[in-house]
Amino acid sequence: MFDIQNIRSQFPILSQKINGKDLVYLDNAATSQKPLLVLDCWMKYYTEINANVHRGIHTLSQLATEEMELSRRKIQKFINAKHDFEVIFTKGTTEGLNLIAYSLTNLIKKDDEIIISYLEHHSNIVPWQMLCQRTGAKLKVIPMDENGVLQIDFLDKNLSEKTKIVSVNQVSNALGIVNPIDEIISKTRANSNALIVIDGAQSVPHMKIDVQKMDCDFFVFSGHKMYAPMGTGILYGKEEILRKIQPFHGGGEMIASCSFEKTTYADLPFKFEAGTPNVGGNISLGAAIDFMENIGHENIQNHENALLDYAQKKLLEIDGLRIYGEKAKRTGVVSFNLEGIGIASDVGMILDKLGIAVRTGHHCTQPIMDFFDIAGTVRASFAVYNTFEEVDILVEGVKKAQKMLS
Ligand code: 7TS
Repeated sequence: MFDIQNIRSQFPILSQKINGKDLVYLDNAATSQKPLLVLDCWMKYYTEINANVHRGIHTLSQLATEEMELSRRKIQKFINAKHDFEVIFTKGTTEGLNLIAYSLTNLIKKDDEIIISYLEHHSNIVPWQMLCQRTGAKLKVIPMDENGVLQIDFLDKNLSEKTKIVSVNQVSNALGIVNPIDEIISKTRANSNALIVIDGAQSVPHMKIDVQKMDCDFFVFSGHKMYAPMGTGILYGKEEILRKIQPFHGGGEMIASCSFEKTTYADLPFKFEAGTPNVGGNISLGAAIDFMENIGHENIQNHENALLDYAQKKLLEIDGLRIYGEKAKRTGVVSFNLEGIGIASDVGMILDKLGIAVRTGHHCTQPIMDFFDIAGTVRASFAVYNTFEEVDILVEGVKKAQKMLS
């Protein structure tokens, strides 16, 4: 049974007061709060196990290594990767995307093409621009319409043997739009030999992921948006491609042998994990998966989608409120502005005084803001612990802000 009070009781931070009001935390797309299962795991690691991994023969080092590798296998199952060595620990989505863009450098030539979409976070734009600068490749962008829906017909005309990479997000962080990645992937496979990269930062917290069924080549996400500690993330890559590409960072852990003349690299996954990893964080990411699986993906998704539908309906009752991507399929996020109130952060500051945490601004997606000719939006984003009462408090807060600012 889905017991929201029981779920909330596992998040101590939620029972705080902010500015004298009960905290209403609706900034989950930026980062989620952490349940006791994750906090306890983190604490247990540092009080009982802390040691460096993969190097010591002493007991603690072996224990830390076992726990981290156990977590890797949990993540493998969570996304249904074929092998555990296809799961690489990173600091987050940004590092994962930079790793891929750098490691592919040798395979990209002048006039090759890289396709992304209009709906990308800056971290799925800038690393590709940098790759283009290094290689002379060209960046192409799948356009979107007024509803924020990607115009994937673009792919019919633009995919060719020149296309080497197609990189898109599964869910947009600024608008919450669920992109048609199945169609994007099947069109890409049918019309090119491009590698497919999926940014799952905003999909992993909300939906079940199956990288084999999806048939992507790479899939990246952040732990901190799915109830795990900050500084954790995952890069999944297909074995064949991970074996072919060059490492990103050089250093300890990632070598098989090293001399001044020549270095050979370690096997997967260590080839891509230079330096001391975030052991406590990586183990706690496994605990975050346990938390989500104890509730169940379907329960999480149903609850969050019901919250989103309710929020959309109530917000649209406010005169002059526009939701961006209102008519598109969405999850987890509602992004809006009030007519005549040009500065979203003014609304955000009033909401903060009422204890309501939202994000305002461009959400690291300036091209989307330019498309709508706005500086930013007010964004409320949901997690499994949010309630319908919190949506009511948000709606009343927005009405109050509208009255105060107009
Ligand atoms: N891709 C998407 C779709 C994202 O939403 C984010 C972070 C990133 C990549 C980068 O993730 P990081 O964990 O490496 O920072 N998005 C947001 C956001 O919407 N508000 O704060 C961070």
